[in-house]
Amino acid sequence: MRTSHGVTVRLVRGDLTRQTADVIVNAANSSLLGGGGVDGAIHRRGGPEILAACRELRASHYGKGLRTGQAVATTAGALDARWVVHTVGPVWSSVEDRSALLASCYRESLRVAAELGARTVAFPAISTGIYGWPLDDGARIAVRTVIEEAVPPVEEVRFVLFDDHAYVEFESALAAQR
Ligand code: AR6
Repeated sequence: MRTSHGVTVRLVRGDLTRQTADVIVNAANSSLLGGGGVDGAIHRRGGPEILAACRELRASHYGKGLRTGQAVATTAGALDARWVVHTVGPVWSSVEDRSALLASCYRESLRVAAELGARTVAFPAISTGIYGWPLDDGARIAVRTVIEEAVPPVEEVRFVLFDDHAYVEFESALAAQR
């Protein structure tokens, strides 16, 4: 679909680390020093350059780590991308509404991507794995925020969904926005 800002939003089923894009967004944690899920896969395939850049960030502006809902860029190492934008999703809570923090991850990642001059941005379904966010709600927040916030120079936002469940939830979230 095309948003009112002229940005194309696409869904792809596959592995985020196999994508070609200006920016690949990492569902990181606040340490910026790696983990499981998408984060582990990005560091494995992207190689040690990404971790070295993250360590530099920790040694400079991000001594205490990256806060939930914020985003920061590094090299993309050996990935087929120009930058990795790391963002920290909120852990799902059934007692506290953390939706604004999840929306902030998409908004801040897009802001950083646009500042870098990125035209294509590939996102995972942030917080819907190890951090436990229900996929239907995670998809709704992701799609709504990207439709509202993606602006030129970004031309294409691609959600890269790992399995059928995620793909179907993003399809319905996108259909609901039309
Ligand atoms: N490509 C696309 N999607 C993937 C891939 C992949 N290669 N691998 C997993 N997914 P997660 P989170 C999906 O757990 O919930 C890490 O340890 C997965 O099925 O990667 O934000 C970090 O260091 C799910 O739908 O991220 C943090 O500590 C989605 O990507 C923590 O996990 C996100 O799952 C972050 O947890």
